[in-house]
Amino acid sequence: MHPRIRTIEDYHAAYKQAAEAPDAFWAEVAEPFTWRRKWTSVRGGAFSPEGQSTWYDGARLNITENCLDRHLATRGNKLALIFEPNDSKTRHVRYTYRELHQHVCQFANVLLNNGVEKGDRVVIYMPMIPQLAMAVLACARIGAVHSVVFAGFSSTAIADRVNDAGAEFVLTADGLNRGPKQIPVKSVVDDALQSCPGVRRVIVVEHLGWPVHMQEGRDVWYHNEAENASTTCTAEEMAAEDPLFILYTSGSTGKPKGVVHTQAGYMVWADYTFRNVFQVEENDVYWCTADIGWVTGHTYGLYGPLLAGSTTLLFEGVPTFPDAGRFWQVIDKHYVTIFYTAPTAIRSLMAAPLDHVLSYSLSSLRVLGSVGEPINAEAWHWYHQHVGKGRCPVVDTWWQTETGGIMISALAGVTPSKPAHAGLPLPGVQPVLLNQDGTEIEGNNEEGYLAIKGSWPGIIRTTWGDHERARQTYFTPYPGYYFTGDGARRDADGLYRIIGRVDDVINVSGHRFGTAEIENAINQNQFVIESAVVGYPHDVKGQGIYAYVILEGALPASHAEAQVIEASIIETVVAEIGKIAKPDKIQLVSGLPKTRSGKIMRRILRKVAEGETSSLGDTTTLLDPAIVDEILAGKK
Ligand code: 6R9
Repeated sequence: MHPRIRTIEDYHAAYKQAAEAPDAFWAEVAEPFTWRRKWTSVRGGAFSPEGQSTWYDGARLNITENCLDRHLATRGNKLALIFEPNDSKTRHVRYTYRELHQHVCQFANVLLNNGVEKGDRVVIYMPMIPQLAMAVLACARIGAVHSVVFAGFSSTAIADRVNDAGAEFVLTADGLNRGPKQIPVKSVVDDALQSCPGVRRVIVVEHLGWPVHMQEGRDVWYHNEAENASTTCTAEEMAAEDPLFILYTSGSTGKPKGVVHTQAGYMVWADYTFRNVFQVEENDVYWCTADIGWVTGHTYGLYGPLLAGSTTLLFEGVPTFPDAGRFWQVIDKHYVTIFYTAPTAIRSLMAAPLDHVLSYSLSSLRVLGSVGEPINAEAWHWYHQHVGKGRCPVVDTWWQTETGGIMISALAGVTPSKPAHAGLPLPGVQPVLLNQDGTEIEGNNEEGYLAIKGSWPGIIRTTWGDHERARQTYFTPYPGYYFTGDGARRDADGLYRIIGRVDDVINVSGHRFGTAEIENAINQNQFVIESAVVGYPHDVKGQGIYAYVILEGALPASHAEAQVIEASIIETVVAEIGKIAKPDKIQLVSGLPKTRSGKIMRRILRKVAEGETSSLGDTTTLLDPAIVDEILAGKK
């Protein structure tokens, strides 16, 4: 077994070995897992520009045997999962490894009894409750491909994903709690399924106890199905490169794409990165606040911690309910030792009176993590000082849905942690900075496009149903590299600082949206002819959404009329994508700055939205330069 990295010397040695003898390194790392059959080759496939890597090819396994069964002998009575409900007055629920194993097996039997077979796609649209974790693992247990859709997406977004994945099964709940609100989840699914003729079965978990419409012949209650379902279930034997899950994520063009991860490489990468980045010890209580609907929830809420035999906490609520002390109250209540959250949450809590954090001890905390977007120095220091009391290392972890797990980050207390810097790459990760023409930028104190040389176990395998799209997006822009879409800077010591996206992707509260995706949604509105969306700096969200919109007919004559139209546009975006994609600012315009060839000059729109109006650059190539003055005058 490859020992855990504990010192900076260990890190350098592991990094060197992974670079020079990757097959030997990754074979050693994979040794302690439960394999039904070992691999025939560690790394294989055609990496680039074909975009097809294989890892541990020839191996046979089941990831849930590694998450659950493997731990029963030594950790059967250890807590696997702590569930903290939305309402602090509702009692928490705890599951040992043995109990979680039984629940997962029972859920797996319910799926089997309802006709789910190996390879079938199952869409999961559920609140952050234990049954969501069980549903995901139950799919993996029987070899079904899970595709979790964050329960804040709209019915249209669900339908798009169900249809793209060709899913015949949907798992959901009656409703969910989000802070003071309750949301009728099942009825959102019902709306979605009107456009999904392929769905045969919907399994509904009772959570709020709300009456819901059950469609005869299609919908069943989980608790009825579970009544006679056994709590043992033999795990399906999977090939290393069989798909494990699809997770939809936004890119710069078109509809969100289904990122596909497979069984063995993802498993090894989730476990290796989890244990090393957070420097996990046997008695840690670990809490990742990300929803399982995002990749962070997959890898570090669920798979990583369970693979490592840790105790993971699942929280249904929000950071500000009943007040801005909730995170800190939960940490004290469950003696959380490792806490992993997003900069947007930190910034929103920073804005609340300091008493909310000062009135909790937080003395159990040992390691703090950040993920999802660049963390600004101010938020970093607040987190370090007021949450970590100056004694907990902060790991700023850079990675993506496509990378499966953490790529660049400090290893807590081991490698350097510098505010606003992700730091050094993990063993097996070879980041490079590229010029626009694709040449590597050597040396330090340099900035460029961030790309990764070669493959690593957690790399994206394909985009569901459209391999060409994966190839074009990630592997052909710069042949020989995986292209991240991010810009980065390497400081004097070789630490990486992620600057942000260099493509048309905006990152709002750690959630990725393509500007084209939001424009397409806005354009569905009855009043709208055309729109252009850009990001702008936002104090809490990191980036806000600024939409320039051309209406059918004349500009509104009154402020009141404009307000009605703007509200209608927001409603359309909420219906098409979800509340999380609501534009922060809408500016109604009579035209957009376009070149003579009809291309929108986004550079100008970005500058105006950012408030950098003194340096708009050359506007003489515009078809109608006067439009810039109108846009400047009407800036929100
Ligand atoms: C894990 C996750 C990926 C994009 C990525 C980058 C941004 C994530 C970051 C970060 C700066 C960090 N990002 N972590 N930027 N520092 N520590 O968030 O996946 O939702 O796919 O987003 O998020 O721009 O390209 P995903």
